[in-house]
Amino acid sequence: MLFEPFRIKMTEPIRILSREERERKIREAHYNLFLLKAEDVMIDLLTDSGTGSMSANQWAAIMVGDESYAGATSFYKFEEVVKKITGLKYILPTHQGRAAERILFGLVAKKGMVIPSNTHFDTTRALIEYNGATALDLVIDEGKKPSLRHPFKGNMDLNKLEEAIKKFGKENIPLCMLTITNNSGGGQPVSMENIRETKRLLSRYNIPLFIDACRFAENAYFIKKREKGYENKSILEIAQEIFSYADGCTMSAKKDGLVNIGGFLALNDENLANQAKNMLILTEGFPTYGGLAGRDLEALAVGLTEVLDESYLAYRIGQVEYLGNRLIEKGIPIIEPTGGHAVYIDAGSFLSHIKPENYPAQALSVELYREGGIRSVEIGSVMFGKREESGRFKPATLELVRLAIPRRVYTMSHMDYIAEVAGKLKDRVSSIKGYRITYEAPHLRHFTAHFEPIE
Ligand code: P70
Repeated sequence: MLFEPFRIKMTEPIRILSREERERKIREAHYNLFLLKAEDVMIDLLTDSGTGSMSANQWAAIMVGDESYAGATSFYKFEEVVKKITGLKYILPTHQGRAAERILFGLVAKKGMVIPSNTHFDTTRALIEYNGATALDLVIDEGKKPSLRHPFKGNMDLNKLEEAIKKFGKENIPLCMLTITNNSGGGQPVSMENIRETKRLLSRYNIPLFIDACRFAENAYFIKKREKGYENKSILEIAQEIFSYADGCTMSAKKDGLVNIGGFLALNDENLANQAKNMLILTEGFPTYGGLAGRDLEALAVGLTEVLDESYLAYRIGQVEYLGNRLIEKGIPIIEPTGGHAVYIDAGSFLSHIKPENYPAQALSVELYREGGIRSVEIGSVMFGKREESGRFKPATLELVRLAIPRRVYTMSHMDYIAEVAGKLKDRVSSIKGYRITYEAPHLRHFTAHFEPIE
C-alpha cells in the first residue's frame, strides 16, 4: 500500500470557486489557462516545474545561503553535488533550464544546422529554431502510439538517427540531445541501453551527446524497475552511468532539483565551457551564482540529494500511476503506461469529434477547469501545431492534455478528486466544442494566446 513518505507541517488553503465563478474566470482569461490567476485554480496541474514543496532540510539550508557575489560557499556545495551525480567537469548555474539552453544553442545552433533529439520540449525546440537551426524529433514509433505499452517509450530511434546524420552530414549536427524523461511524449523514460547505444552511434561520427536532464531521477527509477541488471543498483549509481555517456547536459532544476527556481549547464569541453562562461557573465551573472541567490543554490544542493531517495521516487511514480489507473477505470484514454511526472490524456481520441485545427486538447483542458477548477496544460496543436506558408495546417503528432503532478504537494485524495471530475466529462463528451485562436505571439504562442469557442 502506497502512502506519502512525509508528514505535512505547513499547509496552504485552496479556495473553492462556484461553477459560475469558474465560467466567468475562464472567459475573462480568453480560454487560456495560463492567463488565470492561481488563486482561481482549485487543483493546479499546469506544470511540475518549480511548483513542488521544499523539505524542512531545504528550508534550513536556505538560512545558511552565502550571498557573496564571487566565490560563495553555497556555489561550491552545489557544484560538488552536481559533479558527484553527473561527473561533468564545468558546472554553470543558471536561473532556469531555458537560460542554460539559450547559452548552449546560442553558441552551437547556427543557421542551417540540425539538432536531433528523442523529442525536444517546447523551449528547446523554440530556442533552436530562434537561432536559425532545425530541431528534429526521432523518438521510436512506439512512443507515438498512446495506448501501446512499451517499457521505454522515450527511446531514440537509432536507425532514424543514423539516417539523419547521413542526410544532413555530421558537420551540420553540432550535438544530439536526449530528453529524459521524454516530456512531449508522455514523460516516458529512455533505457540505459538506448542511452549507451545512442552515445556509441554518435561517437562514430564525433557528435557530442547532451542530456536534457530535468527529470533524470525519475528516468533512473524507471531503469531500476524495468531494465535487467539495474534492480540492485542505487538511483545515484544509475544516474552516474546515464551521465557517463554524456558530453554535457542542460537542467531545469525546477523539476528533479526539487526547488522553485534554478538550473544549470554542465559541460566537458573546456573551450565550449569558456565561451559559455562568458555568455553566462554577460546575460545571467557571475559564474558562482549565475542568476540565482546563494540560498537557491543551497536548497538545490539538498534537493538534488533528496531526489535520489528511492522511497520518495516510489511514491512519486506510484502517485502518477495511481491517477492514471483511476482514469483508465473510468474509460478515459491516456498514454500508457503512465510516465514519471504526469498523466497525459489522449484528447485526440477522447474528443475525436473535434478536428486538430480546432484544438481538441485545448477544449478538454478548458472543460476540466469548468467542471472542477483543475488547471492542466495542452500539449498538442496549440503548443506544436503550425500554419505553413502555403496556409496548410500542420497538426502536432499527438493531441494531449497533461495533468502534471507537482512534487510533494497533493495527496492521494486529490488524485481521486481529479479522476472524478474527468469521469464527469466522459458522460457529456460529445457536447464539448472546439476553439479558434484569436491572438498569438510569434514564439511559444501557447503561453499567451487568446481563444474563442466555436459555436
Ligand atoms: C514543463 C516545463 C520545462 C522544460 C522541460 C524540458 C524537458 C527544458 C525545460 C525548460 C515548461 C512548462 C510547460 C507548460 C506549462 C508550464 C511550464 N518544462 N526541458 O512544465 O526549463 O522552464 O526551467 O526554463 O520540460 O514541462 P525551464
